[in-house]
Amino acid sequence: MYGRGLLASGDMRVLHTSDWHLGRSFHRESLLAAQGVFVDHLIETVRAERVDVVVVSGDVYDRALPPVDAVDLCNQALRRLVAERVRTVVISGNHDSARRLGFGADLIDAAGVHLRTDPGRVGDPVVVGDVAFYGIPYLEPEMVRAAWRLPARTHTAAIEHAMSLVRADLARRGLRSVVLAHAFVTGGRGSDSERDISVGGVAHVPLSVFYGVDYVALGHLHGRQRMSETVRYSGSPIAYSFSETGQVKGSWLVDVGARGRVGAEFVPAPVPRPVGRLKGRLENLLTSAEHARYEDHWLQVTLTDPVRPKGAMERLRSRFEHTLALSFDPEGGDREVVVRPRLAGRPEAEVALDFVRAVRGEAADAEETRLIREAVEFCRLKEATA
Ligand SMILES: [Mn+2]
Repeated sequence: MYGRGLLASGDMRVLHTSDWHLGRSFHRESLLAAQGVFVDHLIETVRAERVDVVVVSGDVYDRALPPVDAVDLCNQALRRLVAERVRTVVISGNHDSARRLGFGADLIDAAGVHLRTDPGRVGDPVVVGDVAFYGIPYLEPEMVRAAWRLPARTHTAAIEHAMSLVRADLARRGLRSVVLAHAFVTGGRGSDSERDISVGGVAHVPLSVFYGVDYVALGHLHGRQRMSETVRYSGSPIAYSFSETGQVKGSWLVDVGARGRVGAEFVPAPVPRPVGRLKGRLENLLTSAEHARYEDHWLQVTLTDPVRPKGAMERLRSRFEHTLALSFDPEGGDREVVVRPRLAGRPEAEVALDFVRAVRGEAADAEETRLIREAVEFCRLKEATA
């Protein structure tokens, strides 16, 4: 009934994607058109590769209250996937409002779109052929701690419990299995476009919590990466920060074979506009031939002129029309004492702690550190339950 001959062949073909962040912009450039091109590509891939199941491992939207254009695009994407007769399994990420994304989930299930945003359903798989798909939505430890009687308020305790429910259900069914999860696995490489999820200063979960299933489709980190042969991040389909310069974006095409043999091949997504970083003196950047290839890039430029040139952004844009970010790092160092901690990609609590140290000349003590961490986590919890 769905996809290609599930009964004829034992292989199940899964397209693993995550972190669409629909509605996100890139330094004020709207990415909605580029995200629409990605959806077109996704549908073409489903058709060309005869995909059976598409999994979206969280952060469908960029924020809890996405703009209406982003909601329209998501609606179109799901409708087109249904029209391709492919099954779609979606979990919520830390950027999504689980309750809003999960609206009407029971009703939409009947159409072959499975929105798994409720931690109460982690042990209740979507079964396609003889493969069980378990959706573990992003788990804010504080929100599941009481219901699950967790031994600690940590991501590891939350995912460990979710995986124990998955394995208990799987043992009863004896099927092949795919798990969707949204988490920061130890050893994974982050970028500047993920929001920090630390609790008590810890964001990571060990890879070992995911044992016992055939494939784990991870979301959260925006660079594609392989944590093990069968545990992978697809990364975001588009670069969402300059720290992702040089990354190849796309999805994993995963064949879950008989006896759980898994093969994965990467399908690159269309690049709306390459991103790049340039550093040098203004005059050199404007005249050197070697920089010609950056003329169509979205650029972050760092100028090293000893004296800050006037009208720098305007002049840069006369050659590099899509310069989006500009900073200064004068040669010979500048003797001014400027307190400018690196912000991007660092946990909010660490930035706040740096601020305390900078303005007071002495680091926050244990009690102050605890208060700052609690405040940051409280704000995130507020947003998650908004
Ligand atoms: Mn994300």
